[in-house]
Amino acid sequence: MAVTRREFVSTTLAGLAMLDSGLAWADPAQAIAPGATLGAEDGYRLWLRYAPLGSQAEVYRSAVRRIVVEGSSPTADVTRTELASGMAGLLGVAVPAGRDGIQAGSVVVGTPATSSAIRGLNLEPALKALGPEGYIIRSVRVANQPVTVVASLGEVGALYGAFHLLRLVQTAQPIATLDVSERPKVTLRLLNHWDNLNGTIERGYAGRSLWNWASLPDTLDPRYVDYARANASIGINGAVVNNVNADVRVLSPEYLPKVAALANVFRPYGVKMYLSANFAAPVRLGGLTTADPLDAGVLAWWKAKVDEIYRLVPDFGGFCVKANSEGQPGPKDYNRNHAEGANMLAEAFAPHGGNVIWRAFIYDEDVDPDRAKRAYIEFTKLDGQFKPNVLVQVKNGAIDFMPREPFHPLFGALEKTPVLAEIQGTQEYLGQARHLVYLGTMWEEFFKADTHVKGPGSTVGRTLDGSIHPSRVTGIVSVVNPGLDRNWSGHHFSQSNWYASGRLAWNHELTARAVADEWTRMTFGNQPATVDTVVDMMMRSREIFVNYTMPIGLHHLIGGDHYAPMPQNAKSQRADWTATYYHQASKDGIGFDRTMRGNGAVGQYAPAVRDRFDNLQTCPEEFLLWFHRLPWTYRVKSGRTLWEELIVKYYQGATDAAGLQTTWQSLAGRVDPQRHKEVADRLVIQVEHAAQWRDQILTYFQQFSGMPLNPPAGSSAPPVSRGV
Ligand code: GCV
Repeated sequence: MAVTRREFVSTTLAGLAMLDSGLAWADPAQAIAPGATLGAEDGYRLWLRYAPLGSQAEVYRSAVRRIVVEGSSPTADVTRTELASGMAGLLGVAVPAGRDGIQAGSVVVGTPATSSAIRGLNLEPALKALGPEGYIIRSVRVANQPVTVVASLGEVGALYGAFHLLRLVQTAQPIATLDVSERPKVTLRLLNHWDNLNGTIERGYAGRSLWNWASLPDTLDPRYVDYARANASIGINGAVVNNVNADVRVLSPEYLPKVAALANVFRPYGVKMYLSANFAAPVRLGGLTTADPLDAGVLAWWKAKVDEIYRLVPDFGGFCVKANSEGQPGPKDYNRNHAEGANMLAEAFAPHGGNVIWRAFIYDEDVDPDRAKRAYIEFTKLDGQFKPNVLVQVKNGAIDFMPREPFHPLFGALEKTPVLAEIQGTQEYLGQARHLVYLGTMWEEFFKADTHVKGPGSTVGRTLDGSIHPSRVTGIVSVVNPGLDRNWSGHHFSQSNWYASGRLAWNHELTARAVADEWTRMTFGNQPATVDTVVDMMMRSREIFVNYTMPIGLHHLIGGDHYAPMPQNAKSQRADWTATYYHQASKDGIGFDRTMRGNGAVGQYAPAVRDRFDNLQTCPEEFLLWFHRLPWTYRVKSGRTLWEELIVKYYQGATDAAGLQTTWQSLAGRVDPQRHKEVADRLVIQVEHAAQWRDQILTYFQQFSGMPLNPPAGSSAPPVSRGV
């Protein structure tokens, strides 16, 4: 059900009036319907189900008798609403909420500016150290009454604290003696949507775009609120809402009011609006004859455009730009470099405090024959030339979101340029919305990878949070694809990747297991057997996927759909869009020689990493064929030949995928029937396609290895001939 702007405001106000009168929250505009019964488990409510805790609720009731959120800002209002409705749902009792009335068992939320109770606790020095998005949650006494205080310097920080408290209750953690201090490790925690203005989503696997551009700005789908709530609950503070392959019209006077209407919905939740900008907009939209970044008229056009945006969206975050990449226009069209292009836009943003996020996903063929080397070569030359409000956004790996890639050598390499990491939750190359693949483990591996740029311990995470090269702005960005599918993400488990991308952006040192545990409890309940089983499935899922698709450092064994196996893919517009360019299989062997004796790509890493990858004895086997070209008879650490090892990995992966299916079946009756069946249906596809990956890849490579394709001992897998 869509509501108009006027209805939206009035239902929200009506809901607040109910809260103050002590009634449980029941805002019809809140489509997630916190606290609804378990009947409709269609996945819409994501991890914010607030399902009744049953007998576990009792221990919380005395600590959550009333919600007190002073102040009447939009953020204070949504904080009060969320806490009251969430706690009511979890505890199974109405939890009155208001702006005052502290009593024993109150949850008191606010800032020193909004709350006299918080002022009285002298928390300001500690809060200052945590910044406006950090928060403290403490069990204290106010007016001699035991209360739980959630305090922050900023109202959005207080909202984050409220979500933290809700998470503690959702995951059945004790809350009687709390002393929590949190602050985000990076300043920008953004989502990138690759949504097109016509409603399609590039690499989107969960239905059409959330943004209904035709009905904006007058009609606001309640889903926009739920989207913002979900993001705030995991600390996301900005969203680039349109595709980096950007349609210029998003910057037009027709679209900007629509963008502003969305920004207004997101604002109370601390989610800032960003847009992808097309570098040729001065020509394609503005009617100029050039988009040359050194042309004064072009700069004037962008300045006027950026001023226009800020008039409508005063807290606009900035532009994300894909330039001179995959056919997009950019400064090189005018013989200018990336710094000249980015700096021109940065100048337009400087008066407003906005940023230009310039993507490093560039791979011009004339730079180097190896796609993996190109961005490093171009961007290291420009380090120090970017204006302070240019941030360079670098994908986790140097190719493109492969199931497993070594970290991009640009991490840690740019000392004078702020670098944001771009990770991808959409599962583009990772089974899309058909395969159960939790990416927390992949991102943990990435954030913990040691770049050695300043000696041991220079992890990618520490290069991102400013510990290695201090930086004014730091950040982690995730490409996500929530769409109009009822469950937002296509596959119920794909929700966990949206969730994990936010949680790990907040704190890249969290473990993938801890994040999986939280998500599972909030998504499927706290029943220990269910939690253990689901977390175990999630923790193994990515390695299983790697094994049945691209183990031992193989990569890009796909065709244009980025889903099905296509190792024979040798023809495309560009060599580096094929599969054969990467695996280079022949009778002599397989793999891409990126060693110092090969094309020298390992030399883009710090010496300790370079040497580790370069040396066959020390190169981790999961990256073997990424960096080395080896004969089929090469002996890997298990003592098997490379060919035998590939067989073992592919069989293991397909067998383990079937194992996931069996394990999920064991949860029948523990997980609600609808979600259980929908996941089970996807697992049927996954198991079938895993076997097809195994068979197609192995039969293809066998023509080169010339060695027998003997299934590992004990395997009873039947041959599969049909393609994925
Ligand atoms: C948005 C890959 C994807 C493209 C995507 C591009 C990018 O090439 O397949 O769909 O385009 O990355 O990140 O810009």
